[in-house]
Amino acid sequence: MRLDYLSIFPAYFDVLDISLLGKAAVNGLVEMHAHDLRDWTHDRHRTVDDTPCGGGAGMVMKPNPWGEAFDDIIGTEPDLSVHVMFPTPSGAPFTQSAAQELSSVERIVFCCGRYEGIDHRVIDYARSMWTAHEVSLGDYVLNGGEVAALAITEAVVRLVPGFMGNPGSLAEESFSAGQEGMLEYPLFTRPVSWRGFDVPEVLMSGHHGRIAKWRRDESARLTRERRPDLGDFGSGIRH
Ligand code: 6GU
Repeated sequence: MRLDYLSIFPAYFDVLDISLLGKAAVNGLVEMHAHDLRDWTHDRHRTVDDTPCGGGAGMVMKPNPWGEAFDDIIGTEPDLSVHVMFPTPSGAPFTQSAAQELSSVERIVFCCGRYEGIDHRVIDYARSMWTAHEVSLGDYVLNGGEVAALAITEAVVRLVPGFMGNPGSLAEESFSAGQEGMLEYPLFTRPVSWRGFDVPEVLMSGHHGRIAKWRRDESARLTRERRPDLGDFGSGIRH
């Protein structure tokens, strides 16, 4: 998989060299390249923004540098196997199933906007050539798409076959099939007693049936409390 990042702050992507993502790059599982959008400007001030057509506050990113960057980084031929991501608070929610689908593609290009956003023709052009996605991480506003692109990268790359040391830990976490659509239950390890707080007794009982039930009940309770939007996981009381 090859990942490209187009941004006026390419230094945000220096962190891709560290941690497990860096290891995935070293092992040749993924290839990641950050680019400075200003490299595709031609004026003395390397201008990437202009005032919004129709008026209003703030600035809008000009289409020209994006188009020339696309020509050089992706090419000028249509190719639906190239996925072009536009992180934006007005995008569709980015989900675990979207991460799952992206984990099997060969090419992802992240277009990180700043200011009020990117001239919409850039998105229309990308959609006419490649597979384009406008995605949001949640209902809050970041200053630009860079941090969102990093979050999406981590969500996707850890699902690339061969990334995880123990693929079993993928099946059990929040928002995966192994949890039946519920949040993950709380985890504990030794010591059994720590600063006056004890590991729940059932987890030390060795009774696999009771442990599984406790975990299912805790998952249902947490999901009900924190994420009622995920569905009805009952009250836990049997009538
Ligand atoms: Cl994907 N981008 C920006 N700029 N802000 C966000 C976001 C994305 N998701 C939530 N807030």
